[in-house]
Amino acid sequence: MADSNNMKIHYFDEGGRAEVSRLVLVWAGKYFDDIRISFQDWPNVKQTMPLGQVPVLEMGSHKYPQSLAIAAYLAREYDLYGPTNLVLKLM
Ligand SMILES: N[C@@H](CCC(=O)N[C@@H](CS)C(=O)NCC(=O)O)C(=O)O
Repeated sequence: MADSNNMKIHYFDEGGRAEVSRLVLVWAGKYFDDIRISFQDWPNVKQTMPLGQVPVLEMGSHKYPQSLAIAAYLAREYDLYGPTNLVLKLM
């Protein structure tokens, strides 16, 4: 279960590959730190990311890369996955 008191999304200051995960968290009403990395800071920050890329979901002492895996994880955690592989959940 995601520790919603200690979640961070690391990405650049744009939507891109992080936006779906951000939207899932906002929709779910979960607090998270929306960390937006400047291009100036990126060369140093890059070295701290698991695959040298973002987005990264940080929870506790763990950093998880890969945008689709992050979005899928968060959608499952917060019940946004559909009841079947074909049917979207209707709100
Ligand atoms: N397969 C990865 C691709 C991640 C990716 O390409 N991230 C880009 C930004 S969209 C990045 O970190 N670029 C900076 C770099 O590679 O140094 C994902 O979906 O998360």
